[in-house]
Amino acid sequence: MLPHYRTRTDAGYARPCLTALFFTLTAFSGASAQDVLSQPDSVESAKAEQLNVIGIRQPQTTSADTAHLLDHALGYSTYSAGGVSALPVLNGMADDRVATLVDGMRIDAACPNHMNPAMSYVDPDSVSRAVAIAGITPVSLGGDSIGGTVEIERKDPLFAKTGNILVTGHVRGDYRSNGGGSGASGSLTVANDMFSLRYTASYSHASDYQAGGSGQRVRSTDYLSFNHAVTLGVKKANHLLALTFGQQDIPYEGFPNQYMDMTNNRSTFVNGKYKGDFNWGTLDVRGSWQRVTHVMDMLSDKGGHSATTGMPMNTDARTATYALKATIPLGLKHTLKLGSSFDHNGLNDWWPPLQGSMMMGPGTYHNINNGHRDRLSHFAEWDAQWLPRFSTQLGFRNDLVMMNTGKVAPYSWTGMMSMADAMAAERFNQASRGRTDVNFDVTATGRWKPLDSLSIEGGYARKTRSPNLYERYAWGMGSMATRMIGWFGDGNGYVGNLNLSPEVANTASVTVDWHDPNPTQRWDLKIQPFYTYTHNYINVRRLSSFSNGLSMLGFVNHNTQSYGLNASGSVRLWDRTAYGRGELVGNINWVRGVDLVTHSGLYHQMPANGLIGLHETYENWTGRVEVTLVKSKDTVDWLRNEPRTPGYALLGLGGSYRWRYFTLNAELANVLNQRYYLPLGGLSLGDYDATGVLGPLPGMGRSFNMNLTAAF
Ligand SMILES: [Cu+2]
Repeated sequence: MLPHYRTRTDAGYARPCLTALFFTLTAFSGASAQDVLSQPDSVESAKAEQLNVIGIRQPQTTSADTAHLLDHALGYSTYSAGGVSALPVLNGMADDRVATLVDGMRIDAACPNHMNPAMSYVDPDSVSRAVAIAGITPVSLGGDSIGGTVEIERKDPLFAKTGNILVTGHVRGDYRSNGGGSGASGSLTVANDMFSLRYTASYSHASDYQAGGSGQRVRSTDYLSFNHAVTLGVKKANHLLALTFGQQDIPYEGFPNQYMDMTNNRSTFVNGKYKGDFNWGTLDVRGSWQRVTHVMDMLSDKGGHSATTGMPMNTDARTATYALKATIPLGLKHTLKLGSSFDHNGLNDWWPPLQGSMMMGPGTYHNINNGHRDRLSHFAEWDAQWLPRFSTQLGFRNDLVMMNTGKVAPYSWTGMMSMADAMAAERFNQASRGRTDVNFDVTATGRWKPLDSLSIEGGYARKTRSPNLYERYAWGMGSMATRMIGWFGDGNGYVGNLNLSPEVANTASVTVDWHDPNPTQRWDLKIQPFYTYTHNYINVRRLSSFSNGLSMLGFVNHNTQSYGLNASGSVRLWDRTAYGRGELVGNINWVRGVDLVTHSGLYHQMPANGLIGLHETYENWTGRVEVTLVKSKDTVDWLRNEPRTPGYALLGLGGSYRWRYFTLNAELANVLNQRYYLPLGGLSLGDYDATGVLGPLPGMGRSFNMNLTAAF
């Protein structure tokens, strides 16, 4: 944790004082673009557009899902959803517990199944920088989250040298053999030294994938997605303004561990950022607006082909945000960061009647009626470099979370089949539903470098998350209605709770970083133990059982604790002109979470897992052989009927070659076509609907993946 899983290339990350400032400024002033353009070769500008995933030497770039860019970052894993919508997990805390910022925008999922999480709105090819910070995060990057922060940044606008006109861009094609995946993306920038205009577009498609071993098709794993964005940049002296307008359409996306699939998702957004450099410091201003229209039903492989067997469900969301951040150097040793932000999220969720259905009609089911969740936040963060080898960071943050929702209605107030929902709706409509939470967060960390080869960072954080709209306001009590609520992929039904309190996590953690003090950086080892005690963790209790053995669960506050260890290391094996550079890399993540009331394991805790790989770089070639090892999942959340999964080892091969304007990436994943089950995959409900067999979600079999990028 320390907040900062830093690598040497990322020395600026949350680094106290001057380095931080320096990095922020150069990153933003377009200086990198300028350097690049002083060389006429556009091969160089292609390099400038290269992806930087902090802490990962050879990021996986063949997935269509941005969430997988961060695979193998310290403490990071994902849990399965649709093909481009996996949800992030940091140190065993998932989804809403991770503050996910895409270009500075906090986007809440607008769906009772969280089918459209923040990272699903950006395609991996548009990302320039990705970082996952597990555990203790600076307050400037946190708020309304307890597990950590994921930050995704799009590419900044490029500008030409004075007097020149810049025309640059790239095209890329993708192919993945398993599931017949394909994709294409491209960008075009036209700029002078003051204005820059860029258009980017991408599409991505896959059919259902085949499981390892048997080659059996895993139903509801297909998808189709389109992204478009236009970025306008204006740069003058020490000021940079970037405005992005974009639209995403996902005409369909299967969800193998949900009863429903996405049958349309459209997002339209505007995102603006301004960065200014003044004599008192820097000012960073961001604002955004987004509209999401989301439609769910069942795709044909789940049996939803006719107008009378599906179940239409609609969600409409509006998000509007601003964020101000001022970074003020106070002398040579101190830096103060002040921030203010507001996030409005409005949501309507309604299920139109199904023609001729006794159960789903005659009226519309209003799940969330004009709900809103607004957050007003302020923070102050103080970085101090007391001694050349000792620095501290202290931060305070306040989040005011205000929520409310209107009156609701079941499909029918009088029908026998709607009885449970009708009674629940009546109670819900009579209850007072407005809630305001006043949340305080604190982060206190220190960094000490006793030797050139050793640095130790440690600290404490108190972090708070308020319930989301569904945790508080999902009111239905009928078995069908409750099974439509839940972003856990576990097949259970969920009921909200108006009396939930915010969850408060107290985390202590240390990162010991031992590394080669020489500039050759031949080896390094990082070890990061952590402990978190959470008051009022939003967990569940059982309300009743369904005929298939799954349960109706109600959200409830319980105290919990989590602890674990993340580690990573590398050592250079050879470095010679004749053979290039060879490196052995590895990492291990281990986490355990326990509900202190029920003594059940927490849900979605990845079993001990790691990676060991051999990386080779030789001139324009890079190559890698990697083995991913995952232990069997024996500790489960029995309240949610979480399945146990056996351990597995997957062999992967990959490489890339750069030649003039072209970059080729190729990968053979799951070389031995092992059969395995995803420990965080939940239940394979697509297959259950079709076959009646209920089991864990199988992972993907062997796949040959490649992409070719041409820059101009
Ligand atoms: Cu949905």
